[in-house]
Amino acid sequence: MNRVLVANRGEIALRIIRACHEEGLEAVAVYSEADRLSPHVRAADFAVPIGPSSPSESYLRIDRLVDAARSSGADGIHPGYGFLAERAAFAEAVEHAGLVFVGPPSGAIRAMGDKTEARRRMEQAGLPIVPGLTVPVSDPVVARQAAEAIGYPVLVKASAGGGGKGMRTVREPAALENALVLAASEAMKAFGDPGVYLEKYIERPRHVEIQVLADRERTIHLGERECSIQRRHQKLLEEAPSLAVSPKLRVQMGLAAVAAAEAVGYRSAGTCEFLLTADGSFYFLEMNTRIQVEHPVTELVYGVDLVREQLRIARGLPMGVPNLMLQPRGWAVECRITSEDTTNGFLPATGRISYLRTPAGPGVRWDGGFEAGNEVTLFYDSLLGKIITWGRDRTEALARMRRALGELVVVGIPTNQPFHLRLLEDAAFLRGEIDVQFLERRTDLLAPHARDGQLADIAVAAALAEDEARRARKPLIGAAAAGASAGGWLQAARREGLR
Ligand code: MV4
Repeated sequence: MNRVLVANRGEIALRIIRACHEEGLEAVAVYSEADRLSPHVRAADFAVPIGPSSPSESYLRIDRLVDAARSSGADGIHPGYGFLAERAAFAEAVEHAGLVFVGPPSGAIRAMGDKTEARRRMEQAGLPIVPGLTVPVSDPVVARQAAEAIGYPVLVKASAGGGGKGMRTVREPAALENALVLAASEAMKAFGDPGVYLEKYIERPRHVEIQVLADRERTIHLGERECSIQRRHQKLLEEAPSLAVSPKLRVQMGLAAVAAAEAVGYRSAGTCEFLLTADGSFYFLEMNTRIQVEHPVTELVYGVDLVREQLRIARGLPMGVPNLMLQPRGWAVECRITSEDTTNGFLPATGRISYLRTPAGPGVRWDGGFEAGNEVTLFYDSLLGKIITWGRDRTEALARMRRALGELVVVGIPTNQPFHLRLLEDAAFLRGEIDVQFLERRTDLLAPHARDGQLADIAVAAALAEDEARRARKPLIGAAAAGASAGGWLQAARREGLR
C-alpha cells in the first residue's frame, strides 16, 4: 500500500492524512461541493471531487469512492468514522476492487452489526452480556414470558440498531406490547429491519469502552475511555482513564474486550462498549468496528498513534506497540466542539466561520477540520473539532482544558464552548459523580447563561467605546513632547496608535 484514499471529511480526514504522511504514504482526499475549500482537501497529495453536498450523493456513494481510488492510483481506502465506516458492503466492495480496506475484515463488521448475533457470539466467547434475549422477538406472548423471566424494567432494542435508535424502556407488563410495536416500526424506518429483542434495563450505568488493536499475531487492549457525558446519545466529553476503573477491573474488562475481538477474527482498531454499574459489574453492549471520534484520549495516555497503527496493520506489518503490560500514564480529556447553539436548545447552527483561534501550548492538542472562511452547513454533523488535553493527573488535565477552552475563539457561528466551560466548573463532574443520565438530571448545565450569546455584542460595544475614547483624546503627535526627545519606540508606538 503506497497511496491511501481517505473516504471522509472534516477533522478525521485531516487526522488520517497526517498519519499517512508520517507513515510515508501518499494521501488522496475526496470532497463534495460543500467541502471544496476544506483543509483536508489541501492537506492531501491529490483530491478528487465525488459529487454534490448531500452525503447520499457523495461520501455515501461506494461506487464513486472506488472509482476515485482507481482514477487517482490509490491502493487503499481508509473509511474514518460515520458514513460508510461500518458498512460491511463497503469493506467488501473495496476488497473486491483489489484495494486494501484500512479497517477490520467485512465478516467482523457484519457479525458485530447485528446486535443479537453479536450477543450470541459474545456469550459464546464468555463475555458478560446484559441479561435478556439473543434472538429477535415479535410475538407479544413470547415477549411477555421473556420479560417476566428477565424482570422489569426491560429495554426493547433494535437488532440492527446501535446508538440508541429504536430503544424503549418498559417498566410494567401492560406497556410491553405497545413498546414492541413502536420500537419495531422505528427500527424499520431507521435501519430497514423491524427486528427487536429484550434486555434487562440497567439503571444509571456508566458508559465505559475498551480500545482494542489487533494485527495478524496479537490482539491487545489499550485501556478504557469514560464516555458517560453525553446528550441524546451524542458524546460531549470523554476521558481516559475512568475514575470508576481500578487496575484490577481494567485487566478484567481488557481481557473481555480482547476475547470479543478474537471471537470475530478482528484486525485493526476497534472498541468494545460496556455498561458499568456502581457495584463494578460490567456488561458487553456492542463493538464499534471503526476508529472513534474520541480515540485521541487513548493515544495520549498510552503513547500510541492509533491511526498509524491501523495503516501498519493494513499493510500487513506488525503493530508498533511493544509486547508488554501497558499502563496508562497521566490523564487525558477531550471536549467535542460543535456548531450547536447553547442559547437555542443545542440547535445545529450554520454560517461562515469569520475568525478562528485554536488553542495550543503544553499538553494541548487541537484536532480540527475547519478554518476561517469555511462555511458550516447542515449537510454534515456539527463537529467542528476537538480539544484534547493531557495532564499528570485528572486535575491538571481539566485545568489545561479550562485554559484551552479560554483560548479557543470561534467567530461567525455559535458553538457549545459555553457548555464545556460550565461543565468544567461543576462540583459533581469534578468529583467524577457521573453516569449516562448525568446531563438528563443536570439540565442546568445545558441551559444557557445570559452571557452565552452576548460575547460578540460585548466585544463590539467595547470596541466602539474604545474608539470614541481615542477620538476624544488629544493627539500627542505634533505636541511639544514629540520631537528630538522622543525615542524610536515611542514614535513607533504613536504610529501604531498604541500610546
Ligand atoms: C442500555 C442501557 C441500559 N440498559 N441497555 C444507549 C445506546 C446504545 N448503544 C445502548 N444504550 C443503552 N443501553 C441496557 N440494557 C442504557 C443505554 C444508554 C446509554 C448507553 C451508553 C451511553 C449513553 C447512554 C444513554 C442512555 C442510555
